[in-house]
Amino acid sequence: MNKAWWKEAVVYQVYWRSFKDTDGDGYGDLEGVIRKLDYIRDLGADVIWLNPCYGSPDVDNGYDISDYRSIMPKAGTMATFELLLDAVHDRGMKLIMDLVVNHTSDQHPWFKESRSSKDNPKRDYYIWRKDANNWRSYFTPSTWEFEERTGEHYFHSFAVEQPDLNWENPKVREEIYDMMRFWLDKGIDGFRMDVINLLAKQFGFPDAEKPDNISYLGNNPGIHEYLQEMHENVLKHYDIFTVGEIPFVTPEDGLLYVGENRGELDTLFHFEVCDYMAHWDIQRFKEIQNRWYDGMWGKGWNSQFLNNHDHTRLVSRFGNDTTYRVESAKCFATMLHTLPGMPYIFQGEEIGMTGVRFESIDDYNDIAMKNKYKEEVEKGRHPQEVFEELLHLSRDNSRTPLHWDDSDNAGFTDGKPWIRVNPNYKEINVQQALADPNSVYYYYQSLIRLRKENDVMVYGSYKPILGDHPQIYAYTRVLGQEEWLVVLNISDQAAEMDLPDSMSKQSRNILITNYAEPDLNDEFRLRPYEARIYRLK
Ligand code: TEU
Repeated sequence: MNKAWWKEAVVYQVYWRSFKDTDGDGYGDLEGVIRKLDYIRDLGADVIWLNPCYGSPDVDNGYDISDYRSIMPKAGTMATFELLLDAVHDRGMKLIMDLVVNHTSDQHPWFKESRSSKDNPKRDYYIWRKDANNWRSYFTPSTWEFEERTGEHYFHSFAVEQPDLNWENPKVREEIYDMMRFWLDKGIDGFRMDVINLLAKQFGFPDAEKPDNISYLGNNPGIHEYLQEMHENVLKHYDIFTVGEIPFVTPEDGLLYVGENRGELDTLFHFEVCDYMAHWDIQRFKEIQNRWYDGMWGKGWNSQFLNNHDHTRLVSRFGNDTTYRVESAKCFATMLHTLPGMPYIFQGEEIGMTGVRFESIDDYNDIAMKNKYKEEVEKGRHPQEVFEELLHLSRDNSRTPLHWDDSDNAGFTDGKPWIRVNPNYKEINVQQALADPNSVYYYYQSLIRLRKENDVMVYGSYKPILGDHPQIYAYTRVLGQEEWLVVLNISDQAAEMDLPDSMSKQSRNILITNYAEPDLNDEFRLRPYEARIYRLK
Protein backbone atom coordinates (compact mmCIF):
# COMPACT_ATOMS: atom_id res chain seq x y z
CA MET A 1 0.00 0.00 0.00
CA ASN A 2 1.56 3.33 -1.07
CA LYS A 3 1.81 5.75 1.86
CA ALA A 4 1.07 9.49 1.47
CA TRP A 5 0.63 12.39 3.90
CA TRP A 6 -2.91 13.01 2.75
CA LYS A 7 -3.92 9.37 3.32
CA GLU A 8 -3.11 9.87 7.02
CA ALA A 9 -4.92 13.21 7.30
CA VAL A 10 -8.16 14.10 9.04
CA VAL A 11 -9.99 16.93 7.27
CA TYR A 12 -12.07 19.61 9.02
CA GLN A 13 -14.54 21.41 6.75
CA VAL A 14 -14.94 25.14 7.45
CA TYR A 15 -18.15 26.62 6.07
CA TRP A 16 -16.70 30.05 6.84
CA ARG A 17 -19.93 32.05 6.49
CA SER A 18 -21.30 30.15 9.51
CA PHE A 19 -18.05 29.68 11.41
CA LYS A 20 -17.18 32.95 13.24
CA ASP A 21 -18.10 36.57 12.44
CA THR A 22 -15.58 39.23 13.56
CA ASP A 23 -16.91 42.37 11.85
CA GLY A 24 -20.53 42.19 12.94
CA ASP A 25 -22.06 41.90 9.45
CA GLY A 26 -23.81 38.64 10.42
CA TYR A 27 -21.59 36.53 8.16
CA GLY A 28 -18.61 34.51 9.30
CA ASP A 29 -15.31 35.65 7.82
CA LEU A 30 -11.70 34.57 7.24
CA GLU A 31 -10.50 36.60 10.22
CA GLY A 32 -12.87 34.50 12.33
CA VAL A 33 -11.25 31.33 10.98
CA ILE A 34 -7.81 32.70 11.90
CA ARG A 35 -8.95 33.44 15.47
CA LYS A 36 -10.33 29.90 15.92
CA LEU A 37 -7.53 27.92 14.25
CA ASP A 38 -6.18 26.64 17.57
CA TYR A 39 -9.62 25.13 18.30
CA ILE A 40 -9.35 23.10 15.07
CA ARG A 41 -5.68 22.22 15.67
CA ASP A 42 -6.41 21.12 19.26
CA LEU A 43 -9.15 18.81 17.96
CA GLY A 44 -6.36 17.11 15.98
CA ALA A 45 -7.49 17.80 12.42
CA ASP A 46 -4.58 18.56 10.12
CA VAL A 47 -6.23 19.67 6.89
CA ILE A 48 -8.85 22.41 6.54
CA TRP A 49 -11.24 22.38 3.58
CA LEU A 50 -12.44 25.97 3.10
CA ASN A 51 -15.73 26.40 1.22
CA PRO A 52 -15.67 28.96 -1.63
CA CYS A 53 -14.84 32.54 -0.61
CA TYR A 54 -14.12 33.95 -4.10
CA GLY A 55 -15.86 36.95 -5.63
CA SER A 56 -19.51 35.95 -6.00
CA PRO A 57 -23.04 37.44 -5.96
CA ASP A 58 -23.74 34.61 -3.51
CA VAL A 59 -26.84 33.16 -5.16
CA ASP A 60 -25.63 29.67 -4.20
CA ASN A 61 -23.52 30.65 -1.17
CA GLY A 62 -20.30 31.13 -3.11
CA TYR A 63 -20.73 28.29 -5.61
CA ASP A 64 -21.58 30.92 -8.26
CA ILE A 65 -18.23 32.57 -8.85
CA SER A 66 -17.92 35.92 -10.63
CA ASP A 67 -14.20 36.48 -9.92
CA TYR A 68 -11.94 33.45 -9.33
CA ARG A 69 -9.00 35.61 -8.25
CA SER A 70 -10.53 37.70 -5.49
CA ILE A 71 -12.05 37.19 -2.05
CA MET A 72 -15.70 38.18 -1.62
CA PRO A 73 -15.92 41.22 0.71
CA LYS A 74 -18.17 39.50 3.28
CA ALA A 75 -15.39 36.91 3.75
CA GLY A 76 -12.57 39.46 3.89
CA THR A 77 -9.67 40.47 1.65
CA MET A 78 -6.90 38.68 -0.21
CA ALA A 79 -4.52 39.95 2.49
CA THR A 80 -6.68 38.24 5.14
CA PHE A 81 -6.71 35.05 3.08
CA GLU A 82 -2.91 35.10 2.89
CA LEU A 83 -2.71 35.64 6.67
CA LEU A 84 -5.05 32.66 7.13
CA LEU A 85 -2.92 30.45 4.86
CA ASP A 86 0.24 31.42 6.75
CA ALA A 87 -1.46 30.84 10.12
CA VAL A 88 -2.60 27.38 8.98
CA HIS A 89 0.91 26.48 7.81
CA ASP A 90 2.49 27.94 10.99
CA ARG A 91 0.48 25.32 12.92
CA GLY A 92 1.72 22.49 10.71
CA MET A 93 -1.70 22.21 9.13
CA LYS A 94 -2.73 22.37 5.48
CA LEU A 95 -5.50 24.17 3.61
CA ILE A 96 -7.45 23.01 0.56
CA MET A 97 -9.79 25.23 -1.39
CA ASP A 98 -13.00 24.52 -3.30
CA LEU A 99 -12.48 24.37 -7.07
CA VAL A 100 -15.81 25.25 -8.73
CA VAL A 101 -15.20 25.04 -12.48
CA ASN A 102 -18.20 23.21 -13.87
CA HIS A 103 -19.98 26.57 -13.93
CA THR A 104 -19.53 30.23 -13.05
CA SER A 105 -21.92 32.92 -11.89
CA ASP A 106 -24.01 34.61 -14.59
CA GLN A 107 -22.29 37.78 -13.34
CA HIS A 108 -18.84 36.52 -14.35
CA PRO A 109 -17.37 38.85 -17.06
CA TRP A 110 -16.91 35.80 -19.29
CA PHE A 111 -20.64 35.10 -19.26
CA LYS A 112 -21.57 38.75 -19.69
CA GLU A 113 -19.52 38.75 -22.90
CA SER A 114 -20.73 35.32 -23.97
CA ARG A 115 -24.43 36.21 -23.69
CA SER A 116 -23.98 39.62 -25.39
CA SER A 117 -23.94 38.28 -28.95
CA LYS A 118 -23.57 35.13 -31.01
CA ASP A 119 -20.28 36.26 -32.49
CA ASN A 120 -18.66 37.44 -29.27
CA PRO A 121 -15.20 35.80 -28.91
CA LYS A 122 -16.32 34.32 -25.59
CA ARG A 123 -19.63 32.94 -26.88
CA ASP A 124 -18.18 29.42 -26.77
CA TYR A 125 -16.95 29.77 -23.22
CA TYR A 126 -20.46 28.53 -22.39
CA ILE A 127 -22.95 26.10 -23.93
CA TRP A 128 -25.57 27.69 -26.21
CA ARG A 129 -28.14 25.82 -28.31
CA LYS A 130 -31.17 26.80 -30.35
CA ASP A 131 -33.26 23.98 -28.91
CA ALA A 132 -33.55 22.76 -25.33
CA ASN A 133 -34.10 19.11 -24.35
CA ASN A 134 -35.95 17.40 -21.48
CA TRP A 135 -33.17 17.33 -18.90
CA ARG A 136 -33.72 18.50 -15.31
CA SER A 137 -31.03 20.40 -13.45
CA TYR A 138 -30.18 19.91 -9.78
CA PHE A 139 -32.05 23.06 -8.85
CA THR A 140 -34.61 23.71 -11.65
CA PRO A 141 -37.06 21.79 -13.88
CA SER A 142 -34.83 22.38 -16.93
CA THR A 143 -31.11 22.67 -17.61
CA TRP A 144 -31.86 25.26 -20.31
CA GLU A 145 -32.56 29.01 -20.04
CA PHE A 146 -33.76 30.87 -23.14
CA GLU A 147 -32.39 34.32 -23.94
CA GLU A 148 -34.41 36.54 -26.33
CA ARG A 149 -31.35 38.67 -27.10
CA THR A 150 -29.66 35.92 -29.13
CA GLY A 151 -32.57 33.49 -29.56
CA GLU A 152 -30.70 30.60 -27.95
CA HIS A 153 -30.73 28.66 -24.65
CA TYR A 154 -27.76 28.36 -22.32
CA PHE A 155 -27.03 25.24 -20.26
CA HIS A 156 -26.97 25.17 -16.44
CA SER A 157 -26.59 22.07 -14.26
CA PHE A 158 -27.67 24.02 -11.22
CA ALA A 159 -29.40 27.39 -10.83
CA VAL A 160 -30.22 29.69 -13.72
CA GLU A 161 -27.57 31.99 -12.24
CA GLN A 162 -24.91 29.25 -12.66
CA PRO A 163 -24.20 28.78 -16.41
CA ASP A 164 -22.01 25.75 -17.20
CA LEU A 165 -18.61 26.38 -18.74
CA ASN A 166 -17.93 24.73 -22.10
CA TRP A 167 -15.04 22.41 -21.32
CA GLU A 168 -14.82 21.37 -24.98
CA ASN A 169 -13.26 24.80 -25.55
CA PRO A 170 -9.48 24.59 -24.98
CA LYS A 171 -9.42 28.32 -24.18
CA VAL A 172 -11.75 27.65 -21.20
CA ARG A 173 -9.51 24.84 -19.99
CA GLU A 174 -6.41 27.03 -20.23
CA GLU A 175 -8.15 29.85 -18.31
CA ILE A 176 -9.04 27.38 -15.52
CA TYR A 177 -5.56 25.84 -15.39
CA ASP A 178 -4.06 29.31 -15.14
CA MET A 179 -6.42 30.21 -12.30
CA MET A 180 -5.53 26.98 -10.47
CA ARG A 181 -1.82 27.86 -10.70
CA PHE A 182 -2.66 31.32 -9.24
CA TRP A 183 -3.95 29.69 -6.05
CA LEU A 184 -1.41 26.84 -5.94
CA ASP A 185 1.46 29.30 -6.33
CA LYS A 186 0.13 31.07 -3.20
CA GLY A 187 0.81 27.81 -1.39
CA ILE A 188 -2.57 26.16 -0.92
CA ASP A 189 -2.34 22.42 -0.39
CA GLY A 190 -4.96 21.13 -2.80
CA PHE A 191 -8.52 21.29 -4.00
CA ARG A 192 -11.91 19.84 -3.23
CA MET A 193 -13.33 19.71 -6.73
CA ASP A 194 -17.00 20.64 -7.02
CA VAL A 195 -19.05 18.13 -9.09
CA ILE A 196 -15.91 17.57 -11.11
CA ASN A 197 -17.42 14.64 -13.07
CA LEU A 198 -20.01 16.90 -14.70
CA LEU A 199 -17.48 18.82 -16.85
CA ALA A 200 -18.10 16.66 -19.94
CA LYS A 201 -21.65 16.71 -21.33
CA GLN A 202 -23.47 13.98 -23.25
CA PHE A 203 -22.69 14.59 -26.93
CA GLY A 204 -25.64 16.09 -28.78
CA PHE A 205 -27.74 16.49 -25.61
CA PRO A 206 -30.21 13.72 -26.52
CA ASP A 207 -33.55 13.64 -24.66
CA ALA A 208 -33.47 11.37 -21.60
CA GLU A 209 -35.86 8.42 -21.27
CA LYS A 210 -36.12 9.24 -17.55
CA PRO A 211 -35.49 12.98 -17.19
CA ASP A 212 -35.83 12.86 -13.40
CA ASN A 213 -32.81 10.55 -13.06
CA ILE A 214 -30.26 13.28 -13.62
CA SER A 215 -27.25 10.93 -13.73
CA TYR A 216 -26.96 11.89 -17.44
CA LEU A 217 -25.23 15.03 -16.10
CA GLY A 218 -22.13 13.11 -15.02
CA ASN A 219 -19.40 10.67 -16.04
CA ASN A 220 -19.72 11.40 -19.76
CA PRO A 221 -17.13 10.60 -22.47
CA GLY A 222 -14.31 13.11 -22.38
CA ILE A 223 -14.22 13.63 -18.62
CA HIS A 224 -11.09 11.56 -18.07
CA GLU A 225 -9.26 13.29 -20.90
CA TYR A 226 -10.03 16.66 -19.26
CA LEU A 227 -8.83 15.50 -15.83
CA GLN A 228 -5.69 13.87 -17.22
CA GLU A 229 -4.92 17.09 -19.07
CA MET A 230 -5.53 19.05 -15.82
CA HIS A 231 -3.20 16.67 -13.98
CA GLU A 232 -0.52 16.93 -16.66
CA ASN A 233 -0.73 20.72 -16.93
CA VAL A 234 -1.22 21.62 -13.26
CA LEU A 235 -1.78 19.06 -10.52
CA LYS A 236 1.31 16.87 -10.91
CA HIS A 237 3.58 19.89 -10.52
CA TYR A 238 2.62 20.51 -6.85
CA ASP A 239 2.77 18.48 -3.62
CA ILE A 240 -0.96 18.64 -3.03
CA PHE A 241 -3.96 16.42 -2.70
CA THR A 242 -7.24 16.53 -4.58
CA VAL A 243 -10.66 15.18 -3.67
CA GLY A 244 -13.36 15.00 -6.32
CA GLU A 245 -17.04 15.45 -5.48
CA ILE A 246 -18.32 12.71 -7.77
CA PRO A 247 -22.07 11.97 -7.74
CA PHE A 248 -23.60 9.02 -9.64
CA VAL A 249 -20.40 6.97 -9.41
CA THR A 250 -19.79 3.26 -8.68
CA PRO A 251 -16.53 1.90 -7.22
CA GLU A 252 -15.40 0.73 -10.67
CA ASP A 253 -16.09 4.15 -12.22
CA GLY A 254 -14.61 5.80 -9.12
CA LEU A 255 -11.30 4.08 -9.76
CA LEU A 256 -11.17 5.70 -13.19
CA TYR A 257 -10.95 9.03 -11.36
CA VAL A 258 -8.70 8.13 -8.41
CA GLY A 259 -6.83 4.97 -9.43
CA GLU A 260 -3.22 5.31 -8.25
CA ASN A 261 -1.87 5.14 -11.80
CA ARG A 262 -4.63 7.12 -13.51
CA GLY A 263 -2.96 10.55 -13.37
CA GLU A 264 -6.24 12.27 -12.45
CA LEU A 265 -7.34 12.84 -8.81
CA ASP A 266 -6.20 11.45 -5.47
CA THR A 267 -9.46 10.73 -3.66
CA LEU A 268 -13.21 11.14 -4.03
CA PHE A 269 -16.51 11.59 -2.25
CA HIS A 270 -19.21 9.25 -3.52
CA PHE A 271 -22.86 9.87 -2.56
CA GLU A 272 -24.45 6.44 -2.39
CA VAL A 273 -25.27 7.18 1.25
CA CYS A 274 -25.80 10.93 1.49
CA ASP A 275 -27.77 11.39 -1.73
CA TYR A 276 -29.94 8.29 -1.45
CA MET A 277 -30.38 7.27 2.17
CA ALA A 278 -32.82 9.65 3.87
CA HIS A 279 -32.62 7.74 7.18
CA TRP A 280 -30.28 5.10 8.68
CA ASP A 281 -30.45 1.70 6.95
CA ILE A 282 -27.73 -0.49 8.46
CA GLN A 283 -27.86 -3.34 5.95
CA ARG A 284 -27.73 -0.96 3.03
CA PHE A 285 -24.87 0.97 4.64
CA LYS A 286 -22.88 -2.23 5.23
CA GLU A 287 -23.45 -3.32 1.62
CA ILE A 288 -22.24 0.06 0.32
CA GLN A 289 -19.15 0.05 2.54
CA ASN A 290 -18.26 -3.53 1.62
CA ARG A 291 -18.72 -2.92 -2.11
CA TRP A 292 -16.58 0.25 -2.04
CA TYR A 293 -13.87 -1.47 -0.01
CA ASP A 294 -13.80 -4.47 -2.37
CA GLY A 295 -13.81 -2.15 -5.40
CA MET A 296 -11.22 0.37 -4.28
CA TRP A 297 -8.87 -0.94 -1.60
CA GLY A 298 -5.24 -1.14 -2.71
CA LYS A 299 -6.07 0.69 -5.94
CA GLY A 300 -7.53 4.08 -4.93
CA TRP A 301 -8.41 6.12 -1.82
CA ASN A 302 -11.92 6.77 -0.57
CA SER A 303 -13.43 9.29 1.87
CA GLN A 304 -15.63 8.79 4.92
CA PHE A 305 -18.22 11.45 5.74
CA LEU A 306 -21.88 11.54 6.71
CA ASN A 307 -22.51 15.27 6.65
CA ASN A 308 -21.26 18.43 4.99
CA HIS A 309 -22.73 21.80 3.92
CA ASP A 310 -25.07 19.99 1.50
CA HIS A 311 -26.30 17.25 3.81
CA THR A 312 -27.99 17.57 7.14
CA ARG A 313 -26.26 16.76 10.36
CA LEU A 314 -25.53 13.06 10.86
CA VAL A 315 -26.86 12.89 14.42
CA SER A 316 -30.28 14.06 13.20
CA ARG A 317 -30.36 12.19 9.89
CA PHE A 318 -28.80 8.86 10.86
CA GLY A 319 -28.36 8.95 14.65
CA ASN A 320 -30.58 10.02 17.52
CA ASP A 321 -30.64 13.76 18.25
CA THR A 322 -32.76 13.46 21.40
CA THR A 323 -32.26 10.74 24.02
CA TYR A 324 -28.96 9.43 22.66
CA ARG A 325 -27.50 12.51 20.94
CA VAL A 326 -24.06 12.28 22.57
CA GLU A 327 -23.82 8.48 22.37
CA SER A 328 -24.92 8.34 18.74
CA ALA A 329 -22.66 11.23 17.73
CA LYS A 330 -19.71 9.33 19.26
CA CYS A 331 -20.86 6.03 17.75
CA PHE A 332 -20.91 7.43 14.22
CA ALA A 333 -17.60 9.22 14.85
CA THR A 334 -16.06 5.87 15.81
CA MET A 335 -17.34 4.41 12.56
CA LEU A 336 -16.15 7.26 10.33
CA HIS A 337 -12.67 7.25 11.86
CA THR A 338 -12.17 3.48 11.73
CA LEU A 339 -13.59 2.66 8.29
CA PRO A 340 -11.12 2.61 5.36
CA GLY A 341 -10.67 6.07 3.84
CA MET A 342 -10.10 9.67 4.82
CA PRO A 343 -12.44 11.02 7.54
CA TYR A 344 -14.03 14.47 7.07
CA ILE A 345 -15.42 16.40 10.02
CA PHE A 346 -18.01 19.05 9.13
CA GLN A 347 -17.85 22.04 11.51
CA GLY A 348 -20.08 21.44 14.54
CA GLU A 349 -20.14 17.66 14.05
CA GLU A 350 -17.44 17.47 16.72
CA ILE A 351 -19.83 18.88 19.34
CA GLY A 352 -22.87 16.90 18.18
CA MET A 353 -24.75 19.79 16.59
CA THR A 354 -28.17 18.85 15.22
CA GLY A 355 -30.34 19.77 12.25
CA VAL A 356 -32.88 22.56 12.59
CA ARG A 357 -36.61 23.01 12.19
CA PHE A 358 -37.62 26.61 11.47
CA GLU A 359 -41.26 27.60 11.18
CA SER A 360 -41.44 29.06 7.68
CA ILE A 361 -39.83 28.72 4.24
CA ASP A 362 -38.83 32.37 4.74
CA ASP A 363 -36.47 31.24 7.54
CA TYR A 364 -34.53 29.19 4.99
CA ASN A 365 -31.80 30.32 2.58
CA ASP A 366 -30.90 27.26 0.50
CA ILE A 367 -31.64 27.95 -3.19
CA ALA A 368 -32.13 24.20 -3.82
CA MET A 369 -34.86 24.00 -1.18
CA LYS A 370 -36.53 27.29 -2.14
CA ASN A 371 -36.56 26.42 -5.86
CA LYS A 372 -38.05 22.98 -5.11
CA TYR A 373 -40.65 24.53 -2.80
CA LYS A 374 -41.67 27.02 -5.53
CA GLU A 375 -41.78 24.29 -8.19
CA GLU A 376 -43.99 21.98 -6.12
CA VAL A 377 -46.36 24.71 -4.86
CA GLU A 378 -46.77 25.96 -8.44
CA LYS A 379 -47.97 22.46 -9.30
CA GLY A 380 -50.84 23.15 -6.91
CA ARG A 381 -49.60 21.17 -3.92
CA HIS A 382 -50.36 22.45 -0.40
CA PRO A 383 -47.50 24.75 0.74
CA GLN A 384 -47.30 23.32 4.28
CA GLU A 385 -47.17 19.74 2.96
CA VAL A 386 -44.33 20.66 0.60
CA PHE A 387 -42.54 22.57 3.37
CA GLU A 388 -42.73 19.61 5.77
CA GLU A 389 -41.48 17.27 3.03
CA LEU A 390 -38.40 19.39 2.36
CA LEU A 391 -37.39 20.06 5.96
CA HIS A 392 -35.50 16.85 6.70
CA LEU A 393 -33.00 17.14 3.85
CA SER A 394 -32.75 20.92 3.50
CA ARG A 395 -29.10 21.89 3.13
CA ASP A 396 -29.69 24.64 5.69
CA ASN A 397 -29.88 21.96 8.39
CA SER A 398 -26.09 21.96 8.45
CA ARG A 399 -25.51 25.61 7.50
CA THR A 400 -26.69 27.34 10.68
CA PRO A 401 -23.94 29.12 12.63
CA LEU A 402 -21.49 27.17 14.74
CA HIS A 403 -22.32 27.35 18.47
CA TRP A 404 -19.33 28.84 20.35
CA ASP A 405 -21.10 29.48 23.65
CA ASP A 406 -24.52 30.16 25.20
CA SER A 407 -24.40 33.95 24.70
CA ASP A 408 -26.59 35.74 22.11
CA ASN A 409 -26.37 34.14 18.66
CA ALA A 410 -24.23 31.38 20.21
CA GLY A 411 -21.23 33.71 20.21
CA PHE A 412 -21.16 33.51 16.38
CA THR A 413 -21.88 37.17 15.69
CA ASP A 414 -22.63 40.49 17.40
CA GLY A 415 -24.79 41.37 14.39
CA LYS A 416 -27.91 39.78 12.86
CA PRO A 417 -26.90 36.31 11.68
CA TRP A 418 -27.40 35.71 7.93
CA ILE A 419 -29.44 32.63 8.89
CA ARG A 420 -31.09 31.92 12.22
CA VAL A 421 -29.09 30.13 14.89
CA ASN A 422 -30.34 26.71 15.98
CA PRO A 423 -32.32 27.42 19.21
CA ASN A 424 -30.53 24.54 21.02
CA TYR A 425 -27.26 26.48 21.13
CA LYS A 426 -27.66 27.08 24.86
CA GLU A 427 -27.22 23.35 25.52
CA ILE A 428 -24.96 22.43 22.59
CA ASN A 429 -21.89 24.68 22.19
CA VAL A 430 -18.10 24.63 22.17
CA GLN A 431 -17.74 26.24 25.59
CA GLN A 432 -19.87 23.48 27.16
CA ALA A 433 -17.99 20.81 25.23
CA LEU A 434 -14.57 22.03 26.34
CA ALA A 435 -15.75 22.05 29.96
CA ASP A 436 -17.12 18.47 29.83
CA PRO A 437 -14.51 15.68 29.86
CA ASN A 438 -17.12 13.30 28.38
CA SER A 439 -18.09 15.62 25.53
CA VAL A 440 -18.28 14.65 21.87
CA TYR A 441 -15.38 17.05 21.25
CA TYR A 442 -12.95 15.17 23.50
CA TYR A 443 -14.13 11.87 22.05
CA TYR A 444 -13.29 13.09 18.54
CA GLN A 445 -9.93 14.30 19.88
CA SER A 446 -9.22 10.82 21.32
CA LEU A 447 -10.24 9.08 18.09
CA ILE A 448 -7.99 11.33 16.00
CA ARG A 449 -5.10 10.81 18.43
CA LEU A 450 -5.61 7.04 18.23
CA ARG A 451 -5.50 7.30 14.44
CA LYS A 452 -2.35 9.37 14.46
CA GLU A 453 -0.62 6.83 16.71
CA ASN A 454 -1.78 3.66 14.93
CA ASP A 455 -1.31 3.09 11.20
CA VAL A 456 -3.75 0.16 11.36
CA MET A 457 -6.62 2.72 11.33
CA VAL A 458 -5.29 4.17 8.09
CA TYR A 459 -3.64 1.30 6.22
CA GLY A 460 -5.20 -1.79 7.87
CA SER A 461 -7.29 -4.21 5.81
CA TYR A 462 -11.03 -4.25 6.56
CA LYS A 463 -13.18 -7.34 7.16
CA PRO A 464 -16.82 -7.15 8.24
CA ILE A 465 -18.20 -9.67 10.79
CA LEU A 466 -21.76 -10.20 12.13
CA GLY A 467 -22.76 -9.25 8.59
CA ASP A 468 -26.52 -9.62 8.93
CA HIS A 469 -26.93 -8.32 12.48
CA PRO A 470 -29.83 -5.83 12.36
CA GLN A 471 -28.30 -3.46 14.94
CA ILE A 472 -24.57 -4.10 15.10
CA TYR A 473 -21.98 -3.07 12.55
CA ALA A 474 -18.69 -4.83 13.37
CA TYR A 475 -15.45 -5.24 11.47
CA THR A 476 -11.75 -5.81 11.93
CA ARG A 477 -8.81 -3.76 10.72
CA VAL A 478 -5.54 -5.69 10.37
CA LEU A 479 -2.03 -4.42 9.61
CA GLY A 480 0.87 -6.81 10.22
CA GLN A 481 0.51 -8.15 13.78
CA GLU A 482 -2.03 -5.48 14.76
CA GLU A 483 -5.63 -6.71 14.73
CA TRP A 484 -8.39 -4.36 15.88
CA LEU A 485 -12.10 -5.09 16.26
CA VAL A 486 -14.68 -2.30 16.00
CA VAL A 487 -18.19 -2.99 17.28
CA LEU A 488 -21.00 -0.46 16.93
CA ASN A 489 -24.56 -0.87 18.15
CA ILE A 490 -26.18 1.59 15.76
CA SER A 491 -29.61 1.49 17.35
CA ASP A 492 -31.56 2.93 20.28
CA GLN A 493 -32.02 -0.54 21.81
CA ALA A 494 -29.56 -2.84 23.59
CA ALA A 495 -28.02 -5.48 21.30
CA GLU A 496 -26.48 -8.90 21.88
CA MET A 497 -23.05 -9.34 20.28
CA ASP A 498 -22.21 -12.95 19.52
CA LEU A 499 -18.62 -12.89 18.31
CA PRO A 500 -17.28 -15.69 16.05
CA ASP A 501 -15.79 -18.51 18.18
CA SER A 502 -12.27 -17.86 16.92
CA MET A 503 -12.54 -14.24 18.05
CA SER A 504 -14.31 -14.83 21.35
CA LYS A 505 -11.33 -16.98 22.45
CA GLN A 506 -8.82 -14.21 21.68
CA SER A 507 -7.85 -11.93 24.54
CA ARG A 508 -8.76 -8.34 23.89
CA ASN A 509 -8.59 -4.96 25.50
CA ILE A 510 -10.79 -1.96 24.87
CA LEU A 511 -8.90 0.99 23.38
CA ILE A 512 -11.84 3.41 23.33
CA THR A 513 -15.54 3.31 24.09
CA ASN A 514 -18.27 5.96 24.09
CA TYR A 515 -19.80 4.96 27.42
CA ALA A 516 -17.99 6.37 30.45
CA GLU A 517 -18.50 3.14 32.45
CA PRO A 518 -18.09 -0.31 30.85
CA ASP A 519 -21.03 -2.63 31.52
CA LEU A 520 -19.27 -5.22 33.68
CA ASN A 521 -22.39 -7.43 33.88
CA ASP A 522 -22.30 -8.61 30.31
CA GLU A 523 -19.55 -7.65 27.86
CA PHE A 524 -21.54 -9.08 24.99
CA ARG A 525 -24.54 -6.85 25.55
CA LEU A 526 -24.09 -3.49 23.86
CA ARG A 527 -26.07 -0.55 25.17
CA PRO A 528 -27.87 1.85 22.78
CA TYR A 529 -25.34 3.35 20.35
CA GLU A 530 -22.48 1.74 22.32
CA ALA A 531 -19.23 1.76 20.36
CA ARG A 532 -15.99 -0.03 21.21
CA ILE A 533 -12.62 -0.40 19.59
CA TYR A 534 -10.75 -3.51 20.79
CA ARG A 535 -7.14 -4.46 20.21
CA LEU A 536 -7.14 -8.28 19.72
CA LYS A 537 -4.13 -10.27 20.80
O1 TEU B 1 -22.92 20.08 -4.70
C1 TEU B 1 -23.47 19.28 -5.74
C2 TEU B 1 -24.86 19.01 -5.32
O2 TEU B 1 -25.83 19.41 -5.89
C3 TEU B 1 -25.00 18.31 -4.05
O3 TEU B 1 -25.90 19.04 -3.29
C4 TEU B 1 -25.47 16.89 -4.34
O4 TEU B 1 -26.76 16.68 -3.86
C5 TEU B 1 -24.53 15.89 -3.72
O5 TEU B 1 -24.23 16.25 -2.49
C6 TEU B 1 -23.47 15.64 -4.74
O6 TEU B 1 -24.14 14.80 -5.64
C7 TEU B 1 -21.92 21.03 -5.05
C8 TEU B 1 -21.76 21.92 -3.83
O7 TEU B 1 -21.34 21.11 -2.72
C9 TEU B 1 -23.09 22.58 -3.56
O8 TEU B 1 -23.05 23.33 -2.34
C10 TEU B 1 -23.40 23.50 -4.73
O9 TEU B 1 -24.69 24.06 -4.54
C11 TEU B 1 -23.39 22.71 -6.05
O10 TEU B 1 -22.29 21.82 -6.18
C12 TEU B 1 -23.28 23.68 -7.22
O11 TEU B 1 -21.98 24.22 -7.23
